[in-house]
Amino acid sequence: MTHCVEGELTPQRPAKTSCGDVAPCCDRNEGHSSPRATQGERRLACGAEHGTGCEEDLFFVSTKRRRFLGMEQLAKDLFEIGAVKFGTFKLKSGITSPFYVDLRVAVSYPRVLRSIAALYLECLQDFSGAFDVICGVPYTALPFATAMAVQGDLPMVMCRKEVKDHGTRRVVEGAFTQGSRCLIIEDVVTSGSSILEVVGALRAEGLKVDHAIVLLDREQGGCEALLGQGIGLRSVFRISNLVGTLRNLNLLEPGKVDMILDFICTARAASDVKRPETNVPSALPVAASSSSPVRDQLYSIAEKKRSILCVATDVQSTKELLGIADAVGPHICVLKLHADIIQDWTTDTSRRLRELADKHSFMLFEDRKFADIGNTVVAQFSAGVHRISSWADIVNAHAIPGPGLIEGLRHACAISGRMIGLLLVAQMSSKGNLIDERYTATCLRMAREAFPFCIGFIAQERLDPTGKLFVMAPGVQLDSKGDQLGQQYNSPEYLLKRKGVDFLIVGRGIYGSEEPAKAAQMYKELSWSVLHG
Ligand code: BMP
Repeated sequence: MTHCVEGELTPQRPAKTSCGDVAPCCDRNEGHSSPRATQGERRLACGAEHGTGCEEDLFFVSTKRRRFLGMEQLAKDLFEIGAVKFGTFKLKSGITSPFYVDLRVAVSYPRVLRSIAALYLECLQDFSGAFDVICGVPYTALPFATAMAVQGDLPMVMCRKEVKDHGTRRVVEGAFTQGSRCLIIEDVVTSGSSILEVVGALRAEGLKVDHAIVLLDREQGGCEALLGQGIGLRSVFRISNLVGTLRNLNLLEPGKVDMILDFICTARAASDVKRPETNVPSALPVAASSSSPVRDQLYSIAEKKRSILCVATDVQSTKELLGIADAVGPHICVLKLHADIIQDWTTDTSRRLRELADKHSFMLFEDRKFADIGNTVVAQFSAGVHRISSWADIVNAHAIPGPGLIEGLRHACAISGRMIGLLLVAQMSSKGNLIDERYTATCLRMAREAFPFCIGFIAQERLDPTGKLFVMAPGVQLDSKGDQLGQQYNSPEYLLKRKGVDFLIVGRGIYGSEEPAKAAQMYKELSWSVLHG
């Protein structure tokens, strides 16, 4: 393997499509307050400042679509200029990797550099706060931050890697004041250590640093390590979704994609091993630490409440919904609902539901089963009467529209600024459903690619042998084998012991009983004891 130099002397012909595909920054600034103020008053405007109501939804959709196009083009560009390579590479750590990333070459391609800057600027909209300055992590991200500063009219500072022993001996160059809020720009994140070094230096100089944007997250635990130090990370690409994009563009063969995803999962699992042990009981299917904050939260609640029970509350009024939520709340880890069957749904419904979720410590799962193209699900997830992304912790989707749907949901989730986990409907409990083994296997592959946004499945049996992608199983009841419309029920024992599922979803067996609280307690205790038995 040859190591790339920092910029090639004779650049190859850069990408065919012009960077006009990527939203120019001035376009972005039309809907935002821009840092075109006087120097002392400059602020980097973020997503929270764009319009309201309908305009906002339309803005969301067009912005997301533009970002998709920009990302697709940039993925292609990075591949073509050799910034991302696939083959067999020996890394510094001694590990053999099926891909290699070196973004330094991008400085030789002005159009690619512009695309990179434009996508960083798009990512800025995911933050709800404001920043006074940006700072690139030396060295590769320095030209990226500079391009972004020029393209977005943003003030920048530079953090020295080596402090000179003469002159001012400043560590941070540029104009800033104590308490200035700084956004870190990085090219690639693996463990997060380079970002943390710069964060340390900036904080020591009095700057406030809470956020970073990276062009490529290698998904090796860096995001979580940074979160642990109070740094929220946004990425333009995660390696799995860059690989997925290249496969969709027919630039990577499916066989190679699977190999790369296996490598990512194995390397991530190895990095997990080094994490501190949690005290999750061994009866819980898989230890909690998993690189997915939503999954970790669920397992932590399950452990604390000794409950793997999700209650489905398919009732039709806010009063009934809140009443059942309050009654079963102490016994469950998740409350599942269908917001679209609540006749009097208002934002007050979701607000009060969230209050109950906090009071009793359970997560809210909107059983929306998204099943449309990416552009549509962005709006379905974040807009309309239900504004699901503003209150749900977990949502689910059918895999049938393909990865664009997952990308749409992920972007809507990023915009909301909330952590939400996705479950793919990989199997159904209803008689005669059309899902076959091949479809389920494809769901497994898609879910692995989409981890940690996708955290598991709605299914009837364990699908991921590692258990990292968990299964919530509906179709659970003790007193019935099914209903008149094709629902099929199994017992907790059968699903947990014979089928290896991780969580149980019980609906009518609980909310349809005379005393939902008592029934919930019974299902909770029974299922927990089956797991421990
Ligand atoms: P019940 O236990 O009352 O049959 O409710 C099951 C719940 O799980 C319902 O809300 C249904 O929409 C959902 N569900 C299901 O029953 N089977 C599936 O395959 C997928 C589901 O989401």
